[in-house]
Amino acid sequence: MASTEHAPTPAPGRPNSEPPSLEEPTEPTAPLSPKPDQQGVQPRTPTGAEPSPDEATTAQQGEFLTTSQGARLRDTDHSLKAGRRGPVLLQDHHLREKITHFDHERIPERVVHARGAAAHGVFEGYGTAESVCRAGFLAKGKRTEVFTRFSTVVGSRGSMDTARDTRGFATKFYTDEGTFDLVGNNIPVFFIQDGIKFPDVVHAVKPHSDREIPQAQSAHDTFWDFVSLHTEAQHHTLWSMGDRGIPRSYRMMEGFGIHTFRLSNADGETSLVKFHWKPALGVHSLTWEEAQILGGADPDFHRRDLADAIEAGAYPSWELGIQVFPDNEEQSFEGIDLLDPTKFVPEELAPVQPIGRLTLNRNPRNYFAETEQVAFNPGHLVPGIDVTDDPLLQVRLFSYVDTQLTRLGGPNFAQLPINRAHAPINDMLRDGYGQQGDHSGVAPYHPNSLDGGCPFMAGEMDGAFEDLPVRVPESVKERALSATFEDHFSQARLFWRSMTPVERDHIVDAYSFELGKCYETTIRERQLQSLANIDEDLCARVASALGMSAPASTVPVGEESDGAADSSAPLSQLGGRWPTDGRVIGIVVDPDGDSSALLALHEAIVAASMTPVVIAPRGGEVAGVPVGRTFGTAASVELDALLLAGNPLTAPDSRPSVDPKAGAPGAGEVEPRVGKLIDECWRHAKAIGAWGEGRAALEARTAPGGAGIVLGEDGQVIFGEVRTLLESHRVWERFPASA
Ligand code: HDE
Repeated sequence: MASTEHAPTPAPGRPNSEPPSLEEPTEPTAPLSPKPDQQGVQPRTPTGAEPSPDEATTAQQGEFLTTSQGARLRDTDHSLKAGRRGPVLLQDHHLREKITHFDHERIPERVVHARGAAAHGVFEGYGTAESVCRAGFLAKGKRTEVFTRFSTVVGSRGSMDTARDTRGFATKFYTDEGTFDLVGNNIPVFFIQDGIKFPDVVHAVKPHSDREIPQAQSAHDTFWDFVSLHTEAQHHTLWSMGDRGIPRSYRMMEGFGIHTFRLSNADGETSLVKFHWKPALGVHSLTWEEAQILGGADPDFHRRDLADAIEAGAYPSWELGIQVFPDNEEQSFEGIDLLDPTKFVPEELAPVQPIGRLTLNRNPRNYFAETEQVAFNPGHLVPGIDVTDDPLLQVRLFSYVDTQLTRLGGPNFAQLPINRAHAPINDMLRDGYGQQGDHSGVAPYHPNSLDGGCPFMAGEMDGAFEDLPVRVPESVKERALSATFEDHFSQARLFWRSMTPVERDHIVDAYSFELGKCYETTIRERQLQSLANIDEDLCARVASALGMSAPASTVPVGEESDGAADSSAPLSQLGGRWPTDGRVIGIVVDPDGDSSALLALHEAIVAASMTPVVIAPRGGEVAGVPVGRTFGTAASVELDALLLAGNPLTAPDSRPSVDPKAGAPGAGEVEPRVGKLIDECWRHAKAIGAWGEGRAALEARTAPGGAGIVLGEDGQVIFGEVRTLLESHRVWERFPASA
């Protein structure tokens, strides 16, 4: 046969577009291009559009209703029947598709943190962490996209926002070096020291398993049974009985990574750190009565507050900070075991150093796609940030992937749009339910030569994640904890002693309420013993409210070690002044009175980044300003302060003698529901301003000259004074605090 000048055409069946080398490839390459005969899926968005950076291409397309295959439909109101009065036909594809999809619309809610709200935003590094951490997103001026989800822990997805509970504060940083998740809470310590106890504490706090009550609360026997037996939970429980258990807003919460993390800098030097989020608006809480009323009046209060603030341009913002400790062999600082997640380090001992700012500036477009499907994991780390051997964190590293497999239906949850990294992914993971990738190549294994050796392992210079080498101190395999974890009360005592009198009152009230709701006296008794071990005065006050005698402490004071300072100022919420952005100001107006200044007042409140809500006897507009709430729909608990611009007569829908919302008859010359607004705002220590006819309403319900009552003639001046009062959140003088 005559020789040819060309290489022979290869026979079909060649594994890849390029022949492999004999030796394992040594130069990294991108994945090989497919063979000429191969053609992947033509790219389309889930809704049939050509991919484009325009976000709208992932939402539904076109003007007409279609099937999920894009065929236009003529009718979606009638199933296909054998005659108008006859049976429905199995061949009705549209009917079956519509009903089948509907039947499968729900996914399991999160086993904890089921109820949440989230927002997109941006994180900007200050560059101040450089000496301790090499993570690129912390570099000065570096901006990284983020998604933050806040949550309650206990309640189910449809429970109320304002339940007394710990709050989740989880942030996904879509960094160039991979996704980093900081999955924290609004309380810096946790219930348990070892993750193996998590099912126990969660089973105890969830509704009783026979009647499935109570929902979303800890005021019941099983919770107090557990925490009174399991005294390491006492410290966390004290925080949640304090005002932090009922935040005013997600925007006004601190966040804590809780565990100690290990950071490494560019030179490979390591430090131990704790992460803190400090809110620009300060830390503020509801009163217990507000929280309870809101549970009925607006169970979505926190969710609405977050979304409204972002929509109004009052972007919530936090500074990320770190407390830095030397990475010593004991992994302890000033006697505090840094691996014990029931302990925090007082800021007086290790100041929180700011390293960047988080700003939430975009609301999600679709709750399910974003807030429900987002999957956090404390194991999502980037180069420069590593975990420690905190036995709570260690168990979390197992739990989060495991739970997503059930919740999100298989192993490809990282491909859901909200979970996609913003860094190139070449993970060699293949197939599985809901696979969205259409990978080329034949060799998703390592080592290979058929795919050109791709993907390569990254070296130190390629920005690889590094599992920091740490000497494991113990070599005995045992089910036990270090003796340094044994002190359960001294930091709880430090917290109690750091509270102002009014905050202590709230704590006493919270314990009295919660234990008062327990059925079993023995459980109250046992919990009183723990309170006595924290502080005898706290115990005596709760015991007196419960009508029980107070036991003596069984912990000799002075024996504990951990952080046993007397008090730590940053633990109290009181005493500072803070911006008032996004606060809600109610304005009661009389549509029949003089409302000429209302529009200007309304605009002044908006200009101050606050939200005015006009409250009038009936809907519509007053002086060109829309009525936000009628007397029938207004609730004092939705407001941060109240302005009375008029004193309207009884509204047409008010029936004081029969309407429970109207209050008792004979309450003077004030519309009964306006009277109720004034009474509640006064009781919840909110600033109240009044002018013109509004003064008469206020004076009829409150004593003259009281703290936080602003009277005058000019609405805008009075608003200015009320705003100043709001800077300290409440008129604290109005609470008759015990010393
Ligand atoms: Fe979680 N936790 N957790 N947790 N956690 C979950 O993961 C778990 C713990 C926290 O908005 C679950 O995706 C175990 C501490 C937040 O989506 C689950 C242990 C802290 C969120 C889970 C802990 C947290 C979760 C449920 C003990 C504060 C909500 C659904 C070892 C530092 C994230 C899910 C979101 C969610 C397990 C302890 C914070 C089951 C086993 C400590 C903010 O995987």
